[in-house]
Amino acid sequence: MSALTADEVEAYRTEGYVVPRLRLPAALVDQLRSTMERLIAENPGIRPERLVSAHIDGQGSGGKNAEGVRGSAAFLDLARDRTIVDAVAQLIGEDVILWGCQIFCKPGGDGMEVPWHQDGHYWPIRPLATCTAWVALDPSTRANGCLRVIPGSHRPSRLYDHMKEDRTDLVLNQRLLDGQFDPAMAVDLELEPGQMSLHDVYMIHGSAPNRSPQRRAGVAIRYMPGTSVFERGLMKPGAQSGYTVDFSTRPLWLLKGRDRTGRNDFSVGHARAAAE
Ligand SMILES: O=C(O)CCC(=O)C(=O)O
Repeated sequence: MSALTADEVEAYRTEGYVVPRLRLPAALVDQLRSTMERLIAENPGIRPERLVSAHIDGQGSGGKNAEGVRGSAAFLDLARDRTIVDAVAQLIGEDVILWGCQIFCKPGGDGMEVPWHQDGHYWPIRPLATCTAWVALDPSTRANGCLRVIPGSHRPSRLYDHMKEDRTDLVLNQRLLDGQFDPAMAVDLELEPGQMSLHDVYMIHGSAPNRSPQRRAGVAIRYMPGTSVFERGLMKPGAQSGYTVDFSTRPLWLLKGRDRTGRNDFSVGHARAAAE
């Protein structure tokens, strides 16, 4: 049986996102939630919305990964989940490369806003392509700042203009310029723990601050097709997106099929990633 139904694949193509019927078992979600809580405690200087490369254990100073975060292989196991990978393969093709994973946990009361943006603006992948699986670990609702999308905004396969904002209450610091889309068209992706949404790299999306008392946590797993190249040199390591990322050291994992380009490097970053 396919991971996604034909209707789900069609919805993704037309709307740029889908909330499939797939659901992780409750026991796994409980375990991932506990791991996330441990990581939040072990990364005291980092906002829980910015736990980048949460799937990578580290061996550097303080057990941190190359991007300065203490991660856990439990999230790598999640990213390798056969059903999720099969679902992604139905959307981006049979060659699937894992290149990123970030916890976006908005604490109750002061959870940060994610401004309207397109992911492709931030990433060194050419041709630009990625499917993100955003897996809910807590209930994710309009009240606590669930992911919001503009249906169909991926269709022109075009990156719109972004402006840089220096506000300290934003997870990312580049916002789509006003007038390029209609925020009134936004759809709230309300999810229960264990549910997920899948979205395209060109999809316009964001999320409101969390002023409610309920925490909102999810993990975004990034997959690109084996027909694209992760161009390590295209974006310099640094905090251009609002927090430190370093694409030069990111490990890639070929999870399914082949690297059709022959240009992706699957050794960079792995010694460190595997060392703990
Ligand atoms: O978790 C959120 O609110 C934002 C996530 C996001 O922007 C993404 O996964 O690309």
